[in-house]
Amino acid sequence: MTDRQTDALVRALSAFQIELPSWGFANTGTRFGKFLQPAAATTTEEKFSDAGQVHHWTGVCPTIALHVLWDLPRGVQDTGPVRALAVKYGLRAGSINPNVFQDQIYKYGSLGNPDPAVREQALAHILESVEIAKGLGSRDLSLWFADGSNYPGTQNIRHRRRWFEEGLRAAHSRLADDQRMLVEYKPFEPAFYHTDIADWGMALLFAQSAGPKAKVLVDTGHHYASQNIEQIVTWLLDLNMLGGFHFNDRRYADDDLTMGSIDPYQVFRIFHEILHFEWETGKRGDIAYMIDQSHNLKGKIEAMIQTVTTAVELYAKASLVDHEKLAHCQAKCALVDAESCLKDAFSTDVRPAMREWALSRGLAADPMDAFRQSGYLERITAERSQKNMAAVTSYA
Ligand code: PSV
Ligand code: MN
Repeated sequence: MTDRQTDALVRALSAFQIELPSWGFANTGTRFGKFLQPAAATTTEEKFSDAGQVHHWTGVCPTIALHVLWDLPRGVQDTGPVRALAVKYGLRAGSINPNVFQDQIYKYGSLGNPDPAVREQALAHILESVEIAKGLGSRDLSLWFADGSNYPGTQNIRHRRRWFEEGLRAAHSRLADDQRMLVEYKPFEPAFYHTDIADWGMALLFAQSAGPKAKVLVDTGHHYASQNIEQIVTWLLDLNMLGGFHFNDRRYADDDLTMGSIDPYQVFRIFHEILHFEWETGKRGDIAYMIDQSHNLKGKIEAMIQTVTTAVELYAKASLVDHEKLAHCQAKCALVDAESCLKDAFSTDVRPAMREWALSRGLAADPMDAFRQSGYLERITAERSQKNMAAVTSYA
């Protein structure tokens, strides 16, 4: 590695952080059922404890994303205890995710529901989530909607678009100066004909009409197969509208597989576009890197450590690209040489440098191995298995 590459790599490793999702530690499944794990987290405290482990061994995950109904069912009254959990486990509350998809009233949608009373209730929940975020000192309100329809002609798509615009504007007006609102899109599931925020263009228009604190959230699993996600990322960066990511990988649909397990080069290309933008503009992107995964078969904490290690590795590889040379090759249309700038960086083994960096920070050289040696998994398995396996019998 050249001196330039070593410098770039150390800078990248020191700057990179990624947020863990509380729901990634709990038992989740597919619509066909759940395979319960004896060590899965069953309470918000256990989710904090498990996330604390991932941060302890990797050193790059100081925040945990919370889902309001799952982690703060008593609303604003729950913020004190959750703040205490954050202190206890050495974390901070990260993005706050309102839940306007799980209650029965949302059968035909939330902010897009034809019934004004339901729209009002959804907005009230979102506004309460803004207050929760303020109470927890969280900057980002992360909005995902399951709204849509299953059959052609069954909903007035134009009306729903306007209702969404109104609701998102109302939510934006309640944000504190330092808060942001991230608008996530998804082309299908659970709605199978149309979703009200189906793609990045719709999310962008909604964010622009809501106000300056609204940005777009890119969940890598929320695209049609073979869509060029890094192009979406570069457009949003150029428009100052990229708010953050939900990282996961997929083979077919929104599979929520561990990041980089199917297509690591795609993650590399995303990171590369961000780092190239930062090099060219001299500005650091204001981007929340978050994980949104659900591990049905892999052990949850191990899957998260594997994800974080992969994220750091791919970010580190992307930092090795020679931006000056690349810009020159692009300007000259030197195609083979330009592409090689990416390929050379991607094929560099950064793992020895990662280990060295970790040791210099007092972190474990191998986070997975350190976690396995720690005895934490055996302890929580003994503590939690009865609770988790009781749920198995109730499924029988
Ligand atoms: C929906 O598929 C999603 O990506 C949203 O971000 C939710 O908050 C998350 O998954 C968990 O259901
Ligand atoms: Mn998501």
